[in-house]
Amino acid sequence: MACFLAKRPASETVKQVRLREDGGCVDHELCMTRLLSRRALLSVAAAGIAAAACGSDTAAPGGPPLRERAAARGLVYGAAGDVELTTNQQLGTTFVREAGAFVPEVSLKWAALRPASDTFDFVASDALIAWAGARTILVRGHALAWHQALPNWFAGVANEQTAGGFLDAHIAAVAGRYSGRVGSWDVVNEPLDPFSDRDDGLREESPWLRLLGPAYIARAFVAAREADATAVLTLNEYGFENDPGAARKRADFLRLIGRLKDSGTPIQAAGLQAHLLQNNPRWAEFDATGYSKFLGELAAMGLQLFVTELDVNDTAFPQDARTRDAAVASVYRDYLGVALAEPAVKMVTTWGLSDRTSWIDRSYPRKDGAHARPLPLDAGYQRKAAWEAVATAFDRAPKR
Ligand code: 9MR
Repeated sequence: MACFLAKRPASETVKQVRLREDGGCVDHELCMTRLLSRRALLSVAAAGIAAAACGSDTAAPGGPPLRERAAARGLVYGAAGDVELTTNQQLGTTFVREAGAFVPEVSLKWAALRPASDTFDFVASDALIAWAGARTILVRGHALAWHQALPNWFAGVANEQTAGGFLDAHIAAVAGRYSGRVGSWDVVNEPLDPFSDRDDGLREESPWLRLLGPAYIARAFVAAREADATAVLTLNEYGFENDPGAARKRADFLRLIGRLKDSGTPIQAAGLQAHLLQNNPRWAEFDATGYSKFLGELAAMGLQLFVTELDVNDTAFPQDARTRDAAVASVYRDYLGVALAEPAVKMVTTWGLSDRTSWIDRSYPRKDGAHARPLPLDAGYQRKAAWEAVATAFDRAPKR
């Protein structure tokens, strides 16, 4: 087994991640924000023993891995990945070394799980969740209600009468199946659109909104809580960093969460995707003051904050790899400096670990034909400037 846990006696490791009954943390240093299931706790204990037996770590270039740098500040570092983790040994080993949490990039979406309206296909998701469970990696589930990645059959059968039943049954089956193994769910993903004509800013193109009205959001959270009593239920959204759009998104997001809390909806966390520069290459326009205030307002509502899909779109940066890496790193540095200053931010998950596979390459192909370099590791799994920027941001973060 790889030596990826901090070298602590197993009993101490378990004590540090014990949770208060109200869901808070007994001991904040390594408390993983209610993300650990009972089963994960047992495997953390086992790995603690193995780690203690490992002796001293052989320091990789750049020092201890991101998961340790984060854990030292009471944070969790994770990354998105998918079935390749279970088949590509180099990727799997690298992932286990660097990341303490994992979110399936596609395998828990409707399109992946639902070949037909009355069937489920859990082959890939079961394999991934078993892979993570065997390695003491925390799992985030993504996503139970989203307007994208719906199967082709959906539009043909979902209507105002049937959509609610589909939503409830899907969440019961999926969140129920992985109850105790998924530490946190993105229950509703991207419900807002800053260019919406609606006063509440809800995304008009969402079939869930169209068929069920705004109540679909609370309904999904209630169904998730019924299916899984302990997962941290999260509302996940992007586009809070830059205008155009950010100022309205922040305001609408805060109002939406206020309404959910007022109605007793079981929501515990806000997911901040942080696809940086997705629609705006002018990072100089990052509104650090407004963003920091926004995080403080979310925290004041009693939410944990997770940075859920962090990456840096380098499409507008020069082709030269060194120059580009430096520019990407500086965006990571700017962003994490602000985000991690807010103590309610408990976890940072990058949307992939290595440049070998990134959605940015597929969705934003560069005109010069060069591959995107948006993530901490390069396509050969080597650490680069972005890795250093993330590691240093963890080192400098106030302790949780
Ligand atoms: O990165 C994901 C890509 O591989 C998938 O094809 C796509 C559709 O399932 O989803 C991408 O991930 C998105 C995430 O689920 C929600 N936020 C935006 C992400 C990038 O589009």
